[in-house]
Amino acid sequence: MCGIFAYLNYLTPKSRLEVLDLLVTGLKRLEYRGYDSTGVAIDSPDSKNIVMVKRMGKVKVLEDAIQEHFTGGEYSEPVATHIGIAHTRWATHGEPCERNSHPQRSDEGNGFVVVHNGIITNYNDVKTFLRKRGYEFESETDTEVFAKLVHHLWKTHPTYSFRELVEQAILQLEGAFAVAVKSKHFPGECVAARRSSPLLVGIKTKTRLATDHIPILYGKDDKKQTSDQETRPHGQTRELPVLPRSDSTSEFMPLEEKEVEYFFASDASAVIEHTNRVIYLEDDDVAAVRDGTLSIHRLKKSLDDPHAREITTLKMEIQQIMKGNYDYFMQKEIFEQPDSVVNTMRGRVRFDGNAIVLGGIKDYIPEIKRCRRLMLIGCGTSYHSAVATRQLLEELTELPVMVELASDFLDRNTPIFRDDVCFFISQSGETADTLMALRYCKQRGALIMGITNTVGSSICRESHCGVHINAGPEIGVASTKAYTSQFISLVMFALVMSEDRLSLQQRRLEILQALSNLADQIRKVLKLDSKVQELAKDLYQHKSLLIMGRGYNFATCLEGALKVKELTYMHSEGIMAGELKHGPLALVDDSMPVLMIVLRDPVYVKCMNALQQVTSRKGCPIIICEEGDEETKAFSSRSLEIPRTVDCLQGILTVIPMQLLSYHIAVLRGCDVDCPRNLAKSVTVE
Ligand code: UD2
Ligand code: GLU
Ligand code: MG
Repeated sequence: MCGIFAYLNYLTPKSRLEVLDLLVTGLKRLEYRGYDSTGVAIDSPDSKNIVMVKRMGKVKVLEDAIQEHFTGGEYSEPVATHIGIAHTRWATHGEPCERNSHPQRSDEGNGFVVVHNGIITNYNDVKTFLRKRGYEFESETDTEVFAKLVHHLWKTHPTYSFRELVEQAILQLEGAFAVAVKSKHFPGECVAARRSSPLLVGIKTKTRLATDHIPILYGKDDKKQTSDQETRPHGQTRELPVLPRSDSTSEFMPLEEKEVEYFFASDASAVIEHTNRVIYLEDDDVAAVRDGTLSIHRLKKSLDDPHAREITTLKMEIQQIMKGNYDYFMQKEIFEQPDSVVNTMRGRVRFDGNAIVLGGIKDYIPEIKRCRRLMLIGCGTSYHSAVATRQLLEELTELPVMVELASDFLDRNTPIFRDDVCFFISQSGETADTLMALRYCKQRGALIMGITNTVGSSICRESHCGVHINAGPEIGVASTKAYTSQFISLVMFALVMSEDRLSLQQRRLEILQALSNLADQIRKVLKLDSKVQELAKDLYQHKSLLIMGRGYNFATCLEGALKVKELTYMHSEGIMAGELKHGPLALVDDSMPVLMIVLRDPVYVKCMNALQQVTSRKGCPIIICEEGDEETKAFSSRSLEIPRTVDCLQGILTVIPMQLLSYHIAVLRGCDVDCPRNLAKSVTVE
């Protein structure tokens, strides 16, 4: 999620204004990743303090604020060595506002300031720990605990190096994150680290580097050695389980250059204009720069660790890098789904204890359990996520569940009562129709729940409670990863609602088990990509595509058809297989492209029926079936096999080939994949 950019110039004089300019440009290159607020930190003119500027909204707003703020002549004086850090934030903890923007700080004196991407899942525990020690928090972010924890460690272990402080802090934290830290107590130094969120170091030197490798180090620093005992002032007892510093120092042969500039960034697009020499950090790497020297440390030693990190030479253009190895954002987002589904469950699903906690609604569960019915309201893809999970919600909540398109719901002046629970589903949280429906229901006294990807959005603010799907920013106009994350959020809700139903425990276990395998299974489905591309070649010149299925996979038909329509401008229809003989069968002949989803679930026999109806009209459908299901496959020369999962999660695996198919057809037809004509990402008009 979002962007980190840090810049360190060692013996390469730059004025603070130049540094700020570099930082802002770095952030601009990361803008495509999606964000809601920004911030920078640099040294004050006397180099004794740290100054921060943070703003809501675009990088341009920050740029203007910087121009207003840093007017004094002292900002144009060159400094030999300096560190600046910058950030674009996509809020996950606390609404987007200046206070919650990064850098977050350790104390009013800005002792340690940190920029962070990702989520610290145990931040509440750390916060409680620090509060007991007198720390007061000024933001709602998880990030702030990081800054304050480093500060606390610094107080209690005054002889630790900057890098060791950051390492010790990281050892206490859970979740997925990348961080860059700056401190007025350690001038000229910068420490960065990653776990599951991307981070790289760019290196710029005047002459070519003598080495292509930076050795990996373990354990204590070369300087400032003291025993653990001495690190605790006044015999104070250790408060956090600080790991012993290992003695396994490897040979210290860091990269040493006289004049050097370093960049820490979430991706290469932000550094490529400065240097093409980068090191991609791995999980649990800690990179530290001190006296112009970069060293890379590992938190834990493992046998298969390499001895060094390689400096790679980037050969790509900026445009290419932004999308990684992908041609389009939509493609990138499709391929991100193994990670985004895990992020949706992160900190919420405990697979070992079979427990699920949705922090955003847990206080409302008793009220929800007493309700008269559940209403799920959305538009487009969000609506389809409701269709996809309706059956499971009915099964696990034993409540009537209504699924509504926001616009139609309003047109009908649908009766709403105080004991209704209404869900409003929207990726952006700003969808006008959904928001209007929310206000309509709120006025009538219903309990309002949001399911959104955007913290601080209108739907989030105006709802009583809700679930953030945490899929990360979605840039492609056609929604992909937000759909699968909305889907999982609703499944998690169903699981929470059935927690104390004895008769449903077996079913719940089966679903939890399947959720734990989901990421791997999605990876497997994504391997169908080239096969799907071949199918797209067969289809792209046709006028129409019918997508048929029923039960848990009907939503995939609707969503698949919507993807095909919006991306390829081809006609497509999602057809409930049970409705075939009531009309759609008339469309079927030997030239009409048909895709059918036929999985081994309770409606298998009925789906086979539909399949036979189609083939006997000379239709030759593409079939999505289960791995190894030879019997079903035999009905067609073209099939896509997906791994077996529990019935109610099949829709996640079956929608991915549809996303890929629409993507490939769009590319073949020369359509603008990321910005289909006439459409906008966030539909804020009715
Ligand atoms: C919070 C953190 C999350 C994670 C977790 C760990 C935030 C925003 N989230 O997530 O990142 O660390 O704690 O325990 O800090 N809400 C609405 N409407 C919506 C969506 C959410 O009102 O459409 C409210 C929700 O009721 C809650 C807050 O926003 O009060 C955060 O929701 P969440 O889903 O992020 O909550 P949770 O506990 O999973
Ligand atoms: N979890 C942090 C926050 O909400 C960082 C989010 C990000 O990746 O930008 O502030
Ligand atoms: Mg709210």
